[in-house]
Amino acid sequence: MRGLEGWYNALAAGDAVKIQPISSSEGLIEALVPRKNVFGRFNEKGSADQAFAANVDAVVCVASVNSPPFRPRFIDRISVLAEQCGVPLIIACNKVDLGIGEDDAERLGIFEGLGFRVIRCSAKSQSGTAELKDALRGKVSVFIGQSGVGKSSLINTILPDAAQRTGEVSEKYNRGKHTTTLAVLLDSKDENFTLIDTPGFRNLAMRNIEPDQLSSYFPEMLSLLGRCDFGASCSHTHEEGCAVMAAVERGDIFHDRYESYLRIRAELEDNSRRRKKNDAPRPVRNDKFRYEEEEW
Ligand SMILES: Nc1nc2c(ncn2[C@@H]2O[C@H](COP(=O)(O)OP(=O)(O)OP(=O)(O)O)[C@@H](O)[C@H]2O)c(=O)[nH]1
Ligand SMILES: [Mg+2]
Ligand SMILES: [Zn+2]
Repeated sequence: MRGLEGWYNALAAGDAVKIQPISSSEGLIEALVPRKNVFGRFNEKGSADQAFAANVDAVVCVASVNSPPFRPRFIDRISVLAEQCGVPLIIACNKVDLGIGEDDAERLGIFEGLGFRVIRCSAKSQSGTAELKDALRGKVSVFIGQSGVGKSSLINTILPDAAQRTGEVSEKYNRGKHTTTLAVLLDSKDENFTLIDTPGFRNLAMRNIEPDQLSSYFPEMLSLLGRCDFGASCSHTHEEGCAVMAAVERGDIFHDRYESYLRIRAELEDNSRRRKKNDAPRPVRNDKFRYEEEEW
């Protein structure tokens, strides 16, 4: 089909297509209607871009405060992808019925301070779900997050007819069991919600960003860009007179967000070096740039 060369998946949830009818109930997909935007990642195994969803108005990053544990660096990665896609990020912090620890509460406050909408909610007790529903009315929203955080459970509270299958969290590893296996778009025409449920994933490789572009996807760095002694060529990793590093020192940029910046940047630089040298892509297994849940 036209327009899909180079993608890992031909079509994504949220795509609009042109159909050539062949009977009253069947048709052939002829062409993809140009996408307003695509939210996705680089698929390491397939060595190609993978669209999770297309034509979205909001990215909902679902996190759990407990079981599985809160992983703010995963949210940092999603925030970069949402900024790159040009779509607002909503952080749905689920399972608040299990209690929020002090550090996690602080990190959530940091996200809020950066302008991201944070909704503390529980699919189990239903607290905060009305607020989430209000935030998503009239939008196409893609739910993203690690396995077991409760994406499908939250979708079921907003759209009870969706009846998405949910699964338990493994006691041994304290992570989900990949219950949802396909991205699926769920609609409620009357109430005007379009929600896209997606499978949780463990590995979120960051690839298609120029290393020098990365700082522009960190809202707390934006106003400082160009103020470093090395100007636009500053990588904000080691340079003398770096305005970003000075802001980290002062505590104006939260140290753990900066840590995420450094890790993502190292990963992007490593891959851009490999591309230039035409090296084989870095193998996925036993790879220090493979971000397992524990390392985020
Ligand atoms: N305590 C508590 N448990 C919840 C809450 N929301 C979901 N769960 C439980 O968490 C487990 C995982 O929920 P799912 O909705 O399947 O999670 P998911 O994010 O869709 O997981 P994948 O489809 O594997 O990516 C289930 O056992 C749910 O019952 C909540 O607010 N509080
Ligand atoms: Mg699910
Ligand atoms: Zn700098």
